[in-house]
Amino acid sequence: MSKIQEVANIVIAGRAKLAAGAVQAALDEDCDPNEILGGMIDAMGVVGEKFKNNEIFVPEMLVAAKAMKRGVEVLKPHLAAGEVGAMGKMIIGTVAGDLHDIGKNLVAMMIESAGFEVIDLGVDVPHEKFVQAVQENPGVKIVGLSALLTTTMPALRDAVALLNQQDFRKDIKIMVGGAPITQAFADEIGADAYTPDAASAAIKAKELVG
Ligand code: B1M
Repeated sequence: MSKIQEVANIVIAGRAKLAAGAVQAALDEDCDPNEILGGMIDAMGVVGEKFKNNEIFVPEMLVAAKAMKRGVEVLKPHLAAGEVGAMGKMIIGTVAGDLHDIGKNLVAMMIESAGFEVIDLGVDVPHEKFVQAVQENPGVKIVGLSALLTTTMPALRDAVALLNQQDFRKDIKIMVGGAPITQAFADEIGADAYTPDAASAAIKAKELVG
């Protein structure tokens, strides 16, 4: 079995204590860090399928998430490389009612490595907190919002609507993403950009301020 497959299996099994060691072993074997990350993302897809099919339940999803986080911690120095802060500030968070943060954290990591200073508001972020964060951090160029549930798409819509009403709106760009989000939905709610994954989010962020 390849080292990347071993990492993926550890994530699927939620064996958090083994995740860091397995990622390190893959790196030691010269596996490409992006491929290791891809293996972990695919593993979360498998976990999601199993959950959908009632083969596993929320606690198993939680331990899988924990295993992936441990693995990403080891991977981070190998993925992030840019000069932090040179491109300006970005605020990011997962919208109200939504506790998923792995994708949002990956987007934050990639955007940081593209040269932005990232201010991460965490998960379940009330709409007003995005506004407040822009007001409290002069020079913010981008606000990024993540939503992973179809049931939190309305919260994404409301948070973007609130941001769109602010005087500072002309000075910032709004980026949205997350598994259920589409370009059409982003256009409909008045966001400036949608990207399907973390790598394209970093490229788009640079384009938006460039
Ligand atoms: Co949840 N969950 N979950 N879950 N969970 C999903 C999302 C689900 C698809 C599983 C399934 O049914 N197949 C399903 C949603 C169904 C739907 O809405 N249509 C679901 C459900 C139903 C739920 C609960 C309701 C379950 C319950 O309680 N009955 C519950 C809701 C809790 C809440 O949020 N209020 C719940 C809870 C959880 C846990 C807490 C247990 C855990 C999250 C732990 C954590 O994040 N710390 C969890 C997990 C782990 C998942 C799955 C298995 C994996 C999510 C993940 O990390 N994916 C997920 C199934 C799946 O995704 N296939 C599932 C890997 C990650 C790298 O991908 O997050 O998509 P993703 O991020 C990508 C892109 O979307 C994009 O880039 C990222 C990296 O490439 N992206 C952006 C994300 N944000 C972006 C922002 C951008 C740009 C791109 O710009 C700003």
